Amino acid sequence: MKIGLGLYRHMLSRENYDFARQAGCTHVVIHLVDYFRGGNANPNNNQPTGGKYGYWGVAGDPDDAIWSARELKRIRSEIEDAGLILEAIENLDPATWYDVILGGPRRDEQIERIAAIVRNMGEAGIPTLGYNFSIAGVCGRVSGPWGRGGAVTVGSDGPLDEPLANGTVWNMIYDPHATGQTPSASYDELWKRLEFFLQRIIPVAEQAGVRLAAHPDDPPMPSMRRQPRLVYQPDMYQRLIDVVPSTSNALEFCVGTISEMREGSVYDAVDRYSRQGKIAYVHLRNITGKVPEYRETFIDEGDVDMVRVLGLLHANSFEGVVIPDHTPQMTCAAPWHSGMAHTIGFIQGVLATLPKRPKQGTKQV
Ligand SMILES: [Mn+2]
Repeated sequence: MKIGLGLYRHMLSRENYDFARQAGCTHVVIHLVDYFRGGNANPNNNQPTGGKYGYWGVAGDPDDAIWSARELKRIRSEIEDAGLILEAIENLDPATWYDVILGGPRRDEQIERIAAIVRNMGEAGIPTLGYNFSIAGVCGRVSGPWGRGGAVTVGSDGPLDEPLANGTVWNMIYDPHATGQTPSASYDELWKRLEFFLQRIIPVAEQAGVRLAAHPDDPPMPSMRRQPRLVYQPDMYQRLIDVVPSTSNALEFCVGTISEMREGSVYDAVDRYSRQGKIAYVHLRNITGKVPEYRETFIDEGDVDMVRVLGLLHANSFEGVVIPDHTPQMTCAAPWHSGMAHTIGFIQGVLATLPKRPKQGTKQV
């Protein structure tokens, strides 16, 4: 197992790459979508929240060339110059694929655009594309000083039933001039949209040598903003990977989100999906509670036994990357960085206790 650091778009700098190396990471996962653009900037570099009812920033990149093979290669070589490996790009820009998620009129041209991005990633040697096929996205969360020692963290205090505004998807705004509301989709319709997406993109990903990795719905409620959710119980992950059986159809396995789910057990889910070799990479985060009421916590203080989770991954020969997901903000000059360093240190400590495996290719005597 390897340890990585997830970096937001505005954090892609040599300084942060050096920080990752110093903390003990060998890999990074990068976001190219700037969730903070056009408002909701967070000086603490933490995850965007936007409050319970608000949306994040404006989708769409003024510099769309960042998704070109040339730019992706440039970013990869900057990361490699710092001594790290670029494992994944996390999330597509909502402006790139809103009609794929919403089943709108530009769906087919947007599918072509995603296919081009996947090919660019293959050409640039970036092996994984994390995505979250969700209409309402990560939304409806509240924040407060609920972590140990009053550290500010996020959570959910109940459902969010206000309708989805037109011109928004995935909790970002793709058309600031739109008015009115988006009609509710049915659960079956949402699955049909996902199937269309996977049936068209997975063959492209196979050709390009890229793995798609699905994040579950966070918070994992059956609906948010009157729109259905796709993966809000552990079993629904199986349905997603069975749509198109392929090594390129894999999971961005979020331990925190799965622990927030009302059904099943997070340990069973870790065991089941790692045993199948379906986990592309892991988001590690602890929580307390279940939807609709839960809170994110420090890695060592929530409901989930992280030693058991990492032990199961190891026992099932998971050799991929684990990254800290969100962490509470620590009270100091660098709230985000200290939260990450704390979580990385915890993971290192656990990994150091796992039984060593014989190196591949070496003869056992
Ligand atoms: Mn996650």
